[in-house]
Amino acid sequence: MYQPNEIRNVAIISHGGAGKTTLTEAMLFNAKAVDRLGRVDNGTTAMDYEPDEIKRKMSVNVSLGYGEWKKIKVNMLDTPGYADFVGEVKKSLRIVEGCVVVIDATSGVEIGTEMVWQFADERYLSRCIFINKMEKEHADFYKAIDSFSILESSANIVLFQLPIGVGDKFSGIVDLIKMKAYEYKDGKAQERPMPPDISDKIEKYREKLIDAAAESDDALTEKYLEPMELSEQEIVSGLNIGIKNGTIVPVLCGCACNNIGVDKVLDLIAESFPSPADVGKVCGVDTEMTRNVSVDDPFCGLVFKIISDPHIGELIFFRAYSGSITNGMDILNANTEHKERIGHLCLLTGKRKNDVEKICSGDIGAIVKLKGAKIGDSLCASSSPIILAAIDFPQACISLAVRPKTKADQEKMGLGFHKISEEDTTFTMHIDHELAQTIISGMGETHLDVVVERLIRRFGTGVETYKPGIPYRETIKKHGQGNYKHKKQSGGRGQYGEAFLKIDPLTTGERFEFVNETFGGSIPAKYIPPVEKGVRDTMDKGILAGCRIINVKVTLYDGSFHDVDSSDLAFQIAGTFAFKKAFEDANPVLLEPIVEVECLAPVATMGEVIGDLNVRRGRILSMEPQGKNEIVKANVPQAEMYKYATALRSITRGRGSFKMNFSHYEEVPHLIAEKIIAEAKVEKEENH
Ligand SMILES: Nc1nc2c(ncn2[C@@H]2O[C@H](COP(=O)(O)OP(=O)(O)OP(=O)(O)O)[C@@H](O)[C@H]2O)c(=O)[nH]1
Ligand SMILES: [Mg+2]
Repeated sequence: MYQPNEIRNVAIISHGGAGKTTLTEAMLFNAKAVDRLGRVDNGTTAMDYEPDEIKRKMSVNVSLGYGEWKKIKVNMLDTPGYADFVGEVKKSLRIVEGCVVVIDATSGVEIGTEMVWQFADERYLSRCIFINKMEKEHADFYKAIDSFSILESSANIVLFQLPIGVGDKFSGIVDLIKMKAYEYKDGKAQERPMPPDISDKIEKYREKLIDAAAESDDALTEKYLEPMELSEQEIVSGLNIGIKNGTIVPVLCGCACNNIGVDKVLDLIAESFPSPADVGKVCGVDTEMTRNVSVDDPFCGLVFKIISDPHIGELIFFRAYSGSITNGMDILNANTEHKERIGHLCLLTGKRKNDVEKICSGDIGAIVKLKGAKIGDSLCASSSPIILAAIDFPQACISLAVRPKTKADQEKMGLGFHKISEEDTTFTMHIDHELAQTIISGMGETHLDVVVERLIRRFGTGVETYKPGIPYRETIKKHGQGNYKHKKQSGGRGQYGEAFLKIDPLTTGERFEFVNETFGGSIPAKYIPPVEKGVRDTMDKGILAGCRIINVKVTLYDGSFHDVDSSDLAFQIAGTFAFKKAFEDANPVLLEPIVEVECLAPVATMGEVIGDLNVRRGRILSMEPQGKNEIVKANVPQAEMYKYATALRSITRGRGSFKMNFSHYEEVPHLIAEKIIAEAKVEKEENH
């Protein structure tokens, strides 16, 4: 059992493909948590175990692994780097004290690096940088270091190591603290003589490192200014202060796939990263409520991940913040107020479960089955409720319509998507009743592809995606009139009802008004509601293109009836057809929903972003600078926003983001309206 000061929780974050999973695998291997060094390329890693991860050779979900290093329990969260899976990064960063930012030595800082760096900044997380793939052709350590300037970090990025050789000549590292050089054999560092050819660099960066150590601590600064030499211990202690408070970001390097330099990453995490105990206290949403990060306080923890996998079962992952949780204990979900007895606790490395009796403050583990728990819920000792801040997830930005391949799959599809949305908070599903479509939304096309594949794999439900419909509307532009006499007298009791309608446009809003101006009993009072019903039903069904009619005032001003043959139905029919005639007389038009789009993109790409919005029939409302970015607001027809997330990502090379909300309805330009009306006719005929 580990005390909070013997635990380190770290997320491994980066741009896609920089080597996070490979690095995590090597760390687990060095810590003897796995007995072979798995490879992403042949699908043998402990972290990327899901079939969709193996197939794509990339991480899709955050995976948890742990191992002991120098008597410290290191919990590692291997996150996905692809932008669509940003939700997984967000949940990981919510529950760790530190992170390792992996950088590919052949490409330096990339867009995904900037994004995760910013997320880590938002949570004031301690971090180090690992420059990976040093042995690869075109690897360039110093160019990668230069690229850090893009990060605009307020922290001091300090080299703790220098590489010996590069590309196929890469053979080891120089430790600038210990002033020792190492070569690697089977993942193990072996001391070697200092490389003479980089002695200038060693001197230069060692000096910078000592400056950084001295700046972190007043006592050291004084001593340094005297000037007196700092001992190795003093340098380490100065650097550790800086790492823990986030003012120093150490840079290490190596080659994860050959297990070079990975032991040094573990050393740094174990010796210098903050432990849960360093954080000391956690506050509830109600800031008056706090818990000490100690095993003596009542238990509280936060649910950050849920999986229900046919092979592993249902698991609720949580981070313990105080006290301890044991099998057989009653706990309270403070968000749902549901109490439940804990039956089965475990720790995980990938999909491998290790059952335990107890999980203590600071640690990360999972509960097998827990009713109704959602991501972001707080679990606590039943007598001491506390709600911790939930996890801040980004809004979904792309939507698709889905339908099951067979009718029998309809229900399974709904249940399956619902289950997936519980595990993945950036995925949502809803039913658009007006369009009679099931709509799924997520963070990008790949995200939705993964979800659909998962549905097929896990729930055996075949589905296909298609472009979601647009809730067009119909309205009128001028006054119109129409009347209709419904009369049938063919044996037996006949049918008779006649209605005269005037219709006028209403200004805005989805309004409808029905006024009865008949007089002298031309239509008996009891037949007025059936006329209105005929009108309303027609308005719901639409006339031009089968879309709901809005903004119309309908006045019933005359009519006639028959003592015997009149009926509710006859007047309803009269209302329907009188309205249709009046509508056609009133210059009917099609309206389309307009959304307000707010795009954030680098100034340099703004020309293209605006050009693209113009092509989408957008109208720019405002532009405002924000740092090196600009925010542009525009009104754009919803119909033109299909897969916009993908387009914006490509225009801005991944740097742009956007939000959109419904704004209002506007008339569809004539040529486009004609096309929509023609398509609706074809569809109606096909359905009959
Ligand atoms: N040459 C070289 N290749 C590496 C190294 N580390 C990882 N790779 C390769 O880089 C590719 C991506 O590695 P991953 O470990 O999956 O990278 P990741 O950051 O986890 O990727 P995502 O999870 O998709 O973001 C794989 O083909 C790895 O074999 C390395 O040190 N050197
Ligand atoms: Mg990965």
